[in-house]
Amino acid sequence: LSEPEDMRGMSLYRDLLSVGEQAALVVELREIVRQAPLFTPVTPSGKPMSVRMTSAGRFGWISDRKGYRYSATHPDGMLWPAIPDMVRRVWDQVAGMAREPECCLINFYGEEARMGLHQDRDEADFSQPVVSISLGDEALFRVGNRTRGGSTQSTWLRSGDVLVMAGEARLLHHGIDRVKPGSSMLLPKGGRINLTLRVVS
Ligand code: MD3
Ligand code: FE
Repeated sequence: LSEPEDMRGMSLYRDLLSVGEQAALVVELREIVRQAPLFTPVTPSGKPMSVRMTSAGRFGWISDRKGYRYSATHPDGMLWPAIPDMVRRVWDQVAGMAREPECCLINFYGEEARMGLHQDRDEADFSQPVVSISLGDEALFRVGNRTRGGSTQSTWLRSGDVLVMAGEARLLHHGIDRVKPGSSMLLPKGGRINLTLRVVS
């Protein structure tokens, strides 16, 4: 495991997954999406998000008019598929002493998708890390502070990069400003996939 870059306390492992591993992961994700289709979450105010989502694991993250929350079932009623072993191995490589992940959120970004600055705080234990895996097109990732406002820092996340948020970095504001269409050959129709692994309970 090579030395990660530090970004405000987050650890960024560039190219942790080889192109072969990334392609094998896409095959696993296609099967998950077949069983638990991508859906368009709606914010509590009724606005559809630009990112499409599904999950694997004991819990998935959902949003609708009733609010944001973790749920044991997909909006269509089925249980979430299991988290692929390959994804668990990435967690085990970078997450140190953490508990096992309970949710693997799968975010799909088309050309126009973005994610505004937010904190991840729907989980019960902020001492547990969050691990993110980027696949496909490059994305401009922005990280801010624990409180709203103040300076931000940006970097391009590329296919195969893995980001670990632990300790002080766990509650930083973060988001995706834009995706660069055509910047990766991994997904035949283009786009970006982000996997976010979390301990929920
Ligand atoms: C920094 N996803 O699903 S991943 C999310 O690329 C989310 O889809 C983005 O933010 C995406 O909640 C960013 C990188 C990431 C994930 C979780 C974090 C950065 C984080 C939690 C705390 C601090
Ligand atoms: Fe987030």
